[in-house]
Amino acid sequence: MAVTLLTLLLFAGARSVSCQYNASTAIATPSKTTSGSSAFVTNFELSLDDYWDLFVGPVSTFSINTTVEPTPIPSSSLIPPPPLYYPSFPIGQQVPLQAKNESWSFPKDFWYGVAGAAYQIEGAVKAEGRGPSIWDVLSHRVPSYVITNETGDVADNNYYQYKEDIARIAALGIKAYSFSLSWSRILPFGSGQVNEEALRHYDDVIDTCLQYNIIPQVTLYHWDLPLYLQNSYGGWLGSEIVDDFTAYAEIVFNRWASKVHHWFTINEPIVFCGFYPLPVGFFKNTTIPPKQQPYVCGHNVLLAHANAYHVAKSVNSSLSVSFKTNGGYKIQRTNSSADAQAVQRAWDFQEGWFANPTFINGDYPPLLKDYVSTFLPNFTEEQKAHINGTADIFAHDAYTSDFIMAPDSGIDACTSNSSHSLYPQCYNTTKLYANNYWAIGPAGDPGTPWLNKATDWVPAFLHYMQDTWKPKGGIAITEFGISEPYEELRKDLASILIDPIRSSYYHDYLQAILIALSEGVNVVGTLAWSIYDNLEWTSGYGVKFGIQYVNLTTQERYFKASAFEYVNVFNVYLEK
Ligand code: PNW
Repeated sequence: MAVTLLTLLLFAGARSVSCQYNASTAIATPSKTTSGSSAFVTNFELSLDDYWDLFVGPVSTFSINTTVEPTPIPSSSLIPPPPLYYPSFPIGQQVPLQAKNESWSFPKDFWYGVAGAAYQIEGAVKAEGRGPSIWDVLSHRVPSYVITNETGDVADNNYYQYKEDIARIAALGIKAYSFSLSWSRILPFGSGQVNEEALRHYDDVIDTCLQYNIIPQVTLYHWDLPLYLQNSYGGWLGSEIVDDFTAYAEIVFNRWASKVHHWFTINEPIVFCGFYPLPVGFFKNTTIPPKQQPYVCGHNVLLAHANAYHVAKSVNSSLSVSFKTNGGYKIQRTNSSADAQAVQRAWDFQEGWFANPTFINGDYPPLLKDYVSTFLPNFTEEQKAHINGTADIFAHDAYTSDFIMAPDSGIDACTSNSSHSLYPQCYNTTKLYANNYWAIGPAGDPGTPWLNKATDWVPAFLHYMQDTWKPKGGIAITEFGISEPYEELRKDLASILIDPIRSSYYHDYLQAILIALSEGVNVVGTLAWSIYDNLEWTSGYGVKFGIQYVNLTTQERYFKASAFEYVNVFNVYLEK
């Protein structure tokens, strides 16, 4: 009861709370909170531990809880698997991996790597001064938000086993490792005093990459918002986030700009802004209408990203800095003009939402602007100039493609009716061809209904991105991968490790990139998602994206067949 009351007070008064975080005492001091008409005035002090106890509660830990040296990688685990592909007709054709198409190649400096993200892999959530993030609350407190009720408390224990993780990808021949920083490790309350232990941790992650000749690529924000910022002003719904993200970016770039060249500010705002509205009753309330919340979030994302970009460039103008976005190729399902309009709506509401402002003109694409200008302030000319040009490469997490069509009721009936289920986007998607029979390609796991293998459209997609947004530093596929269907149901190691759908996905996707490269599209790198199986957000650990399997009981890692498929294509096609 006491906790509930305190919680209510915290939410009610959050706007007037000012938090001072003092490293020596680890005390957050919400100074004065006033609760609406009942006019409670309270003063209380919360330590970081209190904050954890109040909002998250007890967390799990793992037996390996100090940084460990890499265990030797058995040479037997580095032998590639037997081939998965067999000659197709005509008889006499060679096995594709052994047959080299001489007109294809990856340029010498093409970087190919693997990716992960802090909350999904690190574990050690309360270790060494980390503050809670919204995902600690979502996973611990909101029943079935993660459908399996699992948490990131231990995850892959990467916080302690990163040396092994980096050694393993180096042994495979991987060139780059993309990971995200936990904002609430570095700033436990999101702003204020810096947690030096977190800085030293990431110092060593970066130094370990460099020691193994792995290119570190760092994302500042991959969805794990410091809880305090959500409770204070609504997180990405509050304009205060712009200054707080900028201050965080200053700390990060000042610390690591000399060691890290490849930077991503913010991961997939389309997805995490779409998490708003957050579940009611666990965070500060907001009066912003639910359908508008993702776009308010996106507005602040653009301003925060642009600031971070300029901070980075002021520290070192040669850094590569971009945001990461997601989407996919939009295939017009029929040749009707309504479906053609739907396709344009889809580009404008997905890729265009963040790519037009940053690559084209500092402003939203026309069809999106029609909607958001009814409640968002227009960007000023100054803001447009500040936002335009703030992505050095087009960093796209391009997993799949969709057929796009007009809503059954037609586009106009949707755009004029704010309670239409497809409003405000007002386009529909499907994985089925217009015959309503065949899927676009093999499906991933049922836990990821948005994802089928659709690699045939990758060359067209890459052309579209280059022609539309003209990124000066080229395009990188900063996440791609597939959830091997029903992998969770396989119980013996040998059957887990051969992942044919994922292997053929990487095989065909990389051939598609080779085709696009041969046609003049400037693709500069790829990052496979994911370095290993991890917490797949609301789907829990049962949906697997890893090119390595992790035994979550022992925290042992094993290469899957897809890891070799991924690397092999570069062994064959990378210019020497
Ligand atoms: C990405 N979609 O999320 C995230 O960056 C990762 O953290 C996540 O684990 C990975 O992809 C796999 O899901 C996405 O609907 C979620 O198109 C949804 C979509 C794309 C990416």
